[in-house]
Amino acid sequence: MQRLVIVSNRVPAVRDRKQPAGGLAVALRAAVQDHPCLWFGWSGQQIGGDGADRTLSVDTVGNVTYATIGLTHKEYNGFYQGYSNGILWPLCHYRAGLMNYSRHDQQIYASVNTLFATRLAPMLKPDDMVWVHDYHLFPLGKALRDLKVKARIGFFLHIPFPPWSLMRSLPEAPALMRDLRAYDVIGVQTEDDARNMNEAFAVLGIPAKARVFPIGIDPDSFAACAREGQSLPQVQRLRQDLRGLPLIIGVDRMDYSKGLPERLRGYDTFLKRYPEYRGKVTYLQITPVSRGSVPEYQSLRAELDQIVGHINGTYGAFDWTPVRYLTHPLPRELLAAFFQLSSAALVTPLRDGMNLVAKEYVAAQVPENPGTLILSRFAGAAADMEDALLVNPHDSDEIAAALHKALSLSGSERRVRWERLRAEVWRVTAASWARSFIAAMSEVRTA
Ligand code: GDG
Repeated sequence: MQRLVIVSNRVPAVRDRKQPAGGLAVALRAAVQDHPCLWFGWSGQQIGGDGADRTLSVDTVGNVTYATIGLTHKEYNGFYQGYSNGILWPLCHYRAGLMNYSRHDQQIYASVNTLFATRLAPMLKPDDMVWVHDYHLFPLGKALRDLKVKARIGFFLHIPFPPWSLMRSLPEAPALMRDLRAYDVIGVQTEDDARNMNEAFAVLGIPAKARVFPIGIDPDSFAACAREGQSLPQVQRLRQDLRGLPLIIGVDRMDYSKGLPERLRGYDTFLKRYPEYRGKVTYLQITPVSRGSVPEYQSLRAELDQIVGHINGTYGAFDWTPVRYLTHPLPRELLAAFFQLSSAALVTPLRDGMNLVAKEYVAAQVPENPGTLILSRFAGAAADMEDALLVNPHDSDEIAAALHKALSLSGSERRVRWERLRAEVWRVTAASWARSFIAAMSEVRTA
């Protein structure tokens, strides 16, 4: 069997049994189970000095060999925080106004991609299938080709790809697009993303084509988690606390793409417009801090503190807290169990490549009493989840109305919607996503 080589910015800690809070790692772990696999990337560690003497750490667990390198502080700042998360992330989420463009960061981004290629190339065999992930590594394929790597190389973009009219506000956008030619397969999440990327290729006269490979979850394992989680003491305590009243849940990395202030304002509007719910519903928002040293993320945190405080101060009572808000991650089992306990989930990103939480929420429900998914039209997941209550995340009145509707749907209507969503979540999974991407790579020319 051919070896699969995965390259991603972060490689999950080898012996870390805990699940990381990030969609890519969650999906890939489920996907690579049945391949001999080399997984290459950044260790997550920052190293001193200029990196000249940096070592490659190699460790094998089961079928996967993990090979990682550290990044210097300068590389961390320029490549990871600066260009990847301070420039490409906002731009790809249609937020050019939040870009902190810097030519200096761009140079470090390019040099780290070259570094990755230089370290990876000697480990590659001609019949490997190399699968490169995400916006941190747009130029990696080209850098590998420059080193005469003949193996097949594919690229998958987990986040949205905006229209060319927006993307071109990045000075290097034409060069990035040209670099993509090095890949044998280019995958994106949705038809919209493929249309945007192919439009960019067409405008620039680049003979490349993006194809759609929607990502999913491992629904059986998530459903099992939700079932088993029911016996956890925290779940029983929460259930007792709720005294039969409905729970609304939200789970998102703390990121401005997730529409959190807008969602909280929607909940505020809901309590204002439907006062009958005051004291009769609880909203639990779980928002692990991420990228906490990027300035935009710090101001988001302050804004959320302010809005949550405002809602709880305005509507709260001595025996009722309207919003329970956590900024640390919870174990996966507990999350899954809380999903099952919730009458509704709010998944309302302003933009999202796919959004796995939407799929996890569906997987965690039970047929006897399924909860209702409220989903942003601008999540990639919305393309195939039309039986959710779809909302415009900017419109707090629409969020409020959807919450009211979710909490008043009849049992049979909830079941009909959930059955259809369930079929979809079991149809497109992490495994089927990986299989179809790998199949596409197998079909291209061999060395
Ligand atoms: C990117 C794209 C795309 C969250 N909090 C906790 C926790 N999580 C887990 C969730 C879910 C994952 O993290 C988040 O995945 P998403 O897909 O929702 O979002 P991103 O992290 O932005 O992922 C996204 C994805 O890549 C895959 O292609 O869908 O559009 O932005 O699995 O459950 N997990 C635990 N505790 C938490 O507190 N254990």
